[in-house]
Amino acid sequence: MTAVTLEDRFLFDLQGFLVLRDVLSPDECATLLDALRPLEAVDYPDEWMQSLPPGSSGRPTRETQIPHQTRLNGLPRLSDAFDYLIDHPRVLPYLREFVGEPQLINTWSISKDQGTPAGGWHRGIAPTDYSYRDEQIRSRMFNTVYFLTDNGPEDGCVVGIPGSHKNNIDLAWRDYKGLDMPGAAPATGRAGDVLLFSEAVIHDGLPKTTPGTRSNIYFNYVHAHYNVMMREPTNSHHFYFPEAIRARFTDQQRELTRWMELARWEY
Ligand SMILES: O=C(O)CCC(=O)C(=O)O
Repeated sequence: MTAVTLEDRFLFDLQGFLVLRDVLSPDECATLLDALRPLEAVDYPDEWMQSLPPGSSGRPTRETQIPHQTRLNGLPRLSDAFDYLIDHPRVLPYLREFVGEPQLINTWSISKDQGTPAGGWHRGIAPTDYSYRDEQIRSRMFNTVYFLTDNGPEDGCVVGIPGSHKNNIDLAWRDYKGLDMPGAAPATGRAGDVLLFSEAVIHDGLPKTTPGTRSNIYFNYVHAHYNVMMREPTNSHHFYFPEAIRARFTDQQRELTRWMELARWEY
């Protein structure tokens, strides 16, 4: 397993994100895309939604409300093709170094065609959930973004504000569109690269103005002490995998999803 270097620690602490190059081979990207495309065409019944309290709404498995964009939630429920990303050997050392005791909370994909607009600026956790103490970097939530296709600056790539995992003064970020946000820096890369970022970093997705489809897979982790089921109770379905799915996981993948043994969810 690759060790996390002092330079990695320096850069991650400084900007809140890193890009690892060539984590997936071109063949691996092609195989993952081949698995993803047919899943993006399915109309999912989402029967679990009937169990939600009246008046509340959860995210469907397939989201297409943003023009030219398809998002799938809960990937291991849909296919085993993505399982090996749970503990990818190039990424796992960073999870251990920057999260401490990582647990997988959320998995999704986003494919964007030409014409997809900018998303909206957001963050998953507050800057108080990022710390450096006793020489340990800790990000309570941590995202790993696998680029299955190139993420150039016009391809709808992720954009972040370097250093915002430690920022003290907030703007009304939702009032800013894409690169109009002060300090915004596109996180670009080639197919096979992986963006790692603290969810305390304020981030967004840029518009896709180029032809073709940009597809990324997002595996998001939290520290084991984070209460996963309380985060977004109406979306726990996508976070949680029943034992029938975890049964196919390796011991290490089971360890990284162990919270699921302690959660109650019937679907
Ligand atoms: O890839 C993108 O468009 C941005 C994704 C993003 O910000 C998110 O999923 O939280």
